[in-house]
Amino acid sequence: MFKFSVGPWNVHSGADAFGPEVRGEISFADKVKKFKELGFDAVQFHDDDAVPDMNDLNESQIRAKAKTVKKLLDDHGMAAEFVAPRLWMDPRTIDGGYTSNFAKDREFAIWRSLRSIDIANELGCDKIVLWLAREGTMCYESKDAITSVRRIIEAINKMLEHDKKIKVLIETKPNEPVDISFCPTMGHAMALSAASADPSRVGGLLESAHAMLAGLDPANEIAFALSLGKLWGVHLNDQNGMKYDQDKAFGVQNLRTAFNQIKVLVENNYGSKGEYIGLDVKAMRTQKIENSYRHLENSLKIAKMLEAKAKKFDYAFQKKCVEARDYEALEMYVLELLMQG
Ligand code: XUL
Ligand code: MN
Repeated sequence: MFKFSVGPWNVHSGADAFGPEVRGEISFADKVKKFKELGFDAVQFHDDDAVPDMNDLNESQIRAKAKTVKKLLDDHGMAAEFVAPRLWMDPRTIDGGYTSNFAKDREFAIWRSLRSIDIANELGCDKIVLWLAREGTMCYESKDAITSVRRIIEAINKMLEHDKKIKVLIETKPNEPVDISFCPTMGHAMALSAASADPSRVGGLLESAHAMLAGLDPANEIAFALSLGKLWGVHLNDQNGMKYDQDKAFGVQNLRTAFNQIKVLVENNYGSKGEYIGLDVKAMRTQKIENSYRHLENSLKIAKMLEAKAKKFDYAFQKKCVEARDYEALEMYVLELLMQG
């Protein structure tokens, strides 16, 4: 049985790049209550989801604020899974944080990252997620790629140094909001881990849609990190082709691919070390406020149904097909497994 997690950003008021909010905002406390009712076990945080005005606070004030959030989680029987520094909203990180061309901006990015670790400590979690949103280029010639990669490694090392227990999970994405990312795939994340000061504390978080945007198979991206013992988080969702990041409900577009993501997680006992299945899904803009959670309910239901299917998978039949090299028969078996009730 998997444990599931979700972020407060997964219930939102529907603004997109082309239009304003279409639903009212729901308070953080109401979201946490509802997440629990829906069957989630943990909440994922950006640093400023936990401490909204953190730029105006000192280190001990930030810790004190985070403590009040921990109390709210405890009151609802929810854990915190990770904290992610939000390094893409501030005027100082317009062109990236760790890879900004300006030393002052890079310092700010490190300050936010270290404060994210402090917040994680207060929330009782040991994971920092780096979605390297603007660590890339809009204009290729604007940054030196080699210097930039080394700066990302340096930033990770500073985090490892700040807290000897913290784990850093790199969430890879090939583009959006940047044109070209410095860390587009799980292979890149694993290479950064190997180059860091403590590879045993640097791993990966795979988001299905991000893998698809890179033209890659999310199940194999998951498998790649699992094979190195470094898959410490997932953001399961779905995506219709290589366009903008859609964060569709899990499995609604590519059901067989969704099945294979769950199958590889089940087969490798994902979750046995406390890892969560994160659902990084967004409601369609057309949803009314009373249906703000439907995409989460659907994703949870689909993930659980696919978990049951994965557990029913007939490995003896699979072996027979492989021995006979009859992959057409195997493929039909998988399709029947998915389509039959
Ligand atoms: C962006 C994305 C983020 C991260 C958290 O594409 O997936 O929600 O998961 O910062
Ligand atoms: Mn994500």
